[in-house]
Amino acid sequence: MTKRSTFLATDHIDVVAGNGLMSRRHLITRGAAVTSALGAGSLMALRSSASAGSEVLTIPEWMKVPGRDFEPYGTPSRFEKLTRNPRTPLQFLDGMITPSGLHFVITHNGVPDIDPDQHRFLIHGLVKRPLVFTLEALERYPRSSRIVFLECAGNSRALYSEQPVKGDAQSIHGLLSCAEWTGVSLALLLDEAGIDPRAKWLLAEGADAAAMSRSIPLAKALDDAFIALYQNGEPLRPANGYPMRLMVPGYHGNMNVKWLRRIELTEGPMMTKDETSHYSMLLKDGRVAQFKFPIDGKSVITRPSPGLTMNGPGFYEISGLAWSGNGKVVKVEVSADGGHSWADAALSEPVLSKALTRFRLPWHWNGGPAVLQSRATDDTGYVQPTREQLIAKRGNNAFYFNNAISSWAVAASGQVSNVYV
Ligand SMILES: Nc1nc2c(c(=O)[nH]1)N[C@H]1C(S)=C(S)[C@@H](COP(=O)(O)O)O[C@H]1N2
Ligand SMILES: [Mo]
Repeated sequence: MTKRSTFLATDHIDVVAGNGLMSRRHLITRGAAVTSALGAGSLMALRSSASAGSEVLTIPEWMKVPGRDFEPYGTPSRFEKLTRNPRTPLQFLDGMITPSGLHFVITHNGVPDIDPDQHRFLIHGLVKRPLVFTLEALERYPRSSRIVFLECAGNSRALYSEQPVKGDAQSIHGLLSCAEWTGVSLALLLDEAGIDPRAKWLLAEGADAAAMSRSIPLAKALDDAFIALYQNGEPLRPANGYPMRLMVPGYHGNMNVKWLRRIELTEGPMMTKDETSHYSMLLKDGRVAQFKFPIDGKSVITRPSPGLTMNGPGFYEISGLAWSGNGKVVKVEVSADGGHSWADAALSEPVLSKALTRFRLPWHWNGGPAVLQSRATDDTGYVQPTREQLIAKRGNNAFYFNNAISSWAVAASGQVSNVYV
């Protein structure tokens, strides 16, 4: 009875790059809908020829009985299959914020069951006055909030493999999240402790069974590091560091020590197991890059993406995430022809430094094969490299920090898959 419309008045639209990429001007903004640019009836709404839509007015079952009670703590609709595995299901989310229950989780020895009343946080080492905080004491300090992304250095590691792996946005790129974190400035606490001028680094240690610990330059700590107590408005989730974690915005995930129990100011890095055997990167020439901290500019298309099979030709919105550990995303370009031609995507507000940025671009898919890519540029002028460029420079022993352009092939069947071009 109803049928998906496939009509698109392509004469009225600006196609700005190969294979049907449309101008970002056609995105819906304040009342000026894409439909006006495309001509009436050209989007993908269900159109009903016979009965002018009145069949949708029959009374559904759920309008005939009172609804159920709501739960004390809300959970998603039973129709939405949202799971982290432990990666974030990027392909099912939109906007820039990762719901706390879907925030990816990396633990080196499980999630500790920390009693907040017994937890202590110590600042010591090269300070004038060592300080011990209870959670209750830390709760009294002035707080601020910041939206920042978190990405494990091992994210997108699959793009180092010789052949493209079978996978989706979640399995390949899902060690990536963004949340609003609220807490206390580390500079403020270090100021209270009194920094000994010999201190140039600090060691941050977690209260998990791995006692995960990392050396961090003091300059970074004084710049924008903070102790997070709240995640998206509520106390941190146990898997993400309850009751407190260190946040070092833009630095790769591992540096953001969860279940923080100790910060020790030191003259140099401590060479912990987590920064020698782990999280250092074997380069092409046999040398090892140690203490690489910020995540370089990067992006990924989340829709369309593998698993989200496309339902026939016509209009689609291409959408994805871009980020940089070195600042703000200033541009995201999208290609539908494997990188031969590019169009500028629209960046959804807010665009924040060291946060995920949502980008969008309208696309008219003609039903033929296409390869979708996105390429981010940040405000340092850094442009996300192709996979070929990255591997030519670094080799593919590296394992960490793969920020190469990712390619999704769209087959005529509408199936989307991970490919190399
Ligand atoms: N104490 C402690 N902190 C930790 C870890 C850990 O195992 N123990 N894992 C690190 C790694 S490798 C990453 S990528 C991030 C992941 O943070 P998330 O689990 O909140 O996503 O936490 C980091 N902080
Ligand atoms: Mo990580």
